[in-house]
Amino acid sequence: MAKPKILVTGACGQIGTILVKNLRELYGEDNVIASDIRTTGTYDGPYEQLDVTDSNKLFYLISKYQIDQIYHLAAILSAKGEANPVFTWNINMNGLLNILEAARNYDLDKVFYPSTIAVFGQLTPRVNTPQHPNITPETVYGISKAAGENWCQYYHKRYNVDVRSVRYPGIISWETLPGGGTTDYAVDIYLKAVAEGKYTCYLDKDTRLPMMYMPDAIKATLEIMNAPKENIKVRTSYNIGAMDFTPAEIAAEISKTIPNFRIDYQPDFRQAIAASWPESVNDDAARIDWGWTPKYDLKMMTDDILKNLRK
Ligand code: AKB
Repeated sequence: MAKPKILVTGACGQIGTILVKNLRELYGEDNVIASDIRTTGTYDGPYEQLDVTDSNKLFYLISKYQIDQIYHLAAILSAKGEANPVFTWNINMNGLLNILEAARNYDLDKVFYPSTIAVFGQLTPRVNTPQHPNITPETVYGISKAAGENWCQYYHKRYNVDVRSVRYPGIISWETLPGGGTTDYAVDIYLKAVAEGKYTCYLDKDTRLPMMYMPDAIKATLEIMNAPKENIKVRTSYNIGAMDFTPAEIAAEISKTIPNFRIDYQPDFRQAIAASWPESVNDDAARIDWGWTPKYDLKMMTDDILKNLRK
């Protein structure tokens, strides 16, 4: 079977950088076009500067490379989004609408749209959050992603666009840095533990959030995209879980390898955002429909990250 031609937006971000590497290993360097708002990418293979609100450039790139699939990662995250809500809405919402219009007009095979636990809010049960609860997001990022999920379902029902989506928890990586999220502390803490032996956390010590190690996030993304179409029954977005922990618990795990590690707490505005999100999610639908199972728990992830960072 011919290999798909893939466009990745937001390809210089935390997930995009690793996803492009994985897609290129699977489908070949020239079949995966990395794109980002940045004028210079860090990529050896094909790279294009793309502002996702620029539909003309998007459509031009789809024609130029004969694109079949888009992984639409470009977005502004929860904490950064609060600094400029209208700007964030424009990027997150109009960017998605351009992608969905492109999928419809160019008859693309598939689109991947990342959603998030930020779609949930105070009216959502916080423990084992169900697949279809009350959705009352409190950040502009969450509002745009919740609306985005519904647009995806709309384009699927109305135009038969095969758009697939998961609600990422906080994603933890050691090779690439997140930017502007509320869950970013769980990346910084490892970097600071290794570099300085101490960390000041902007969330309270008992703030429990759902999290996932990058290899599992990539696995979920590729698995949902490669599942048979008829298995994808949720056309808004699937909950996917892996682990959940508090800052105190991740610090205790790090201390097992770095006994002198010290943490203190100075909660800021991100505490209120985190407090509106779930502590854990119920991902039965993803497990049943397309076989989702995570590999990493907190201990396995910590061992792997610290081993790699200390190399
Ligand atoms: C954020 O913290 O904004 C993101 C997310 C949970 O979607 N990592």
